[in-house]
Amino acid sequence: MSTDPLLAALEGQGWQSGVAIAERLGVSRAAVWKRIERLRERGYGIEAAAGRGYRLVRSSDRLLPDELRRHLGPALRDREIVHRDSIDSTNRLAAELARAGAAAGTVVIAEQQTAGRGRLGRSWVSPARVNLYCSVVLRPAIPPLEVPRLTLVAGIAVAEAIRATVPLAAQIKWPNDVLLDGRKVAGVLTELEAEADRVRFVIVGIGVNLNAAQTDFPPELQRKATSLGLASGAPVDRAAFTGRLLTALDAAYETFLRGGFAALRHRYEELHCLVGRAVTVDGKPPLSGTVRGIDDAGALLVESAGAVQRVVAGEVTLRGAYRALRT
Ligand code: BT5
Repeated sequence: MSTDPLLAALEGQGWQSGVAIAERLGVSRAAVWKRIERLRERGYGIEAAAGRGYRLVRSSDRLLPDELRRHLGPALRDREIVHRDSIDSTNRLAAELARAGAAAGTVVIAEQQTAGRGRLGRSWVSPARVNLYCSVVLRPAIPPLEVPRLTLVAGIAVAEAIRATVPLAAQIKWPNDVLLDGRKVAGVLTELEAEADRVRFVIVGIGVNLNAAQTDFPPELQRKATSLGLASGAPVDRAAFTGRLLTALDAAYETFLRGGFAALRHRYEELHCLVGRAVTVDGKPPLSGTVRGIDDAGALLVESAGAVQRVVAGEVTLRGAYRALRT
């Protein structure tokens, strides 16, 4: 049931007369009409007919906090959720809020990003109302050097939420990509503000392509990117997915705080797609070898010329065609 009294009055009720709603809410009929207009602006489909009243025909096509809360359990329902129709970057706004004292767990969601960020100055294509762009403020008591592990923690949550939504085996490509059918469906961008040895806050930013059509991607991405809807052939309920993702993220993060990445390593290894594969890791010089696994600190283990090297950061390229990853 919605926390908005007017929505609660309309839900599951069919036609409701303006008089009945006004009485139930204790306001005038004119006030009911104004509130109906406001709900329509927020994306709800509400029919009006003389003599019949109002009828809710479609819940909002936006990821409004009220819609999202229905998909969160009691432990997460009280989270601060900030929603914007359009923003430059949810990571940027989340950092601004964190600097101003936002509580750990605060979630920022936007329908569209005009300057969505990837790593290393790259950008994240963020068309309106079809996907998920969200950032979560975290305040973990861990050394700054361990913060990159949170990217892996988020990757687990994303892959698990996708697997729980579509009957397809989403896979993590270390460190921050999630793939479906060998194409990128999600990315994680972890940013932090820290002193020398103390983390002030971390922003975990997650972009997941949910219902984007092929044409929502620019031409250079059309062969490399996909969405849950494209890969599964059916549209995805964005609010339900987001609820699942935030729940999975919270659980994985708690496990990480209690037991470190070691407590999640096994799950990560089950979900990631690089073991046994020939890769090149960028760097000077680049490292070419075969992936042997991930260690307890989240480093990628690459065997090259008979020795295993730990890679803690970097861009991994699979040798061979991108589509070789397809299952
Ligand atoms: C990432 O960077 O994969 C991290 C993406 C994080 C995006 C979220 S959205 C919410 C939050 N707010 C932000 O501003 N960002 C975060 P990276 O590994 O650098 O990958 C970027 C590359 O992925 C681009 O250079 C493209 O090649 C590709 N790409 C861009 N947009 C894409 C999309 N929507 N789907 C799939 N691939 C994309």
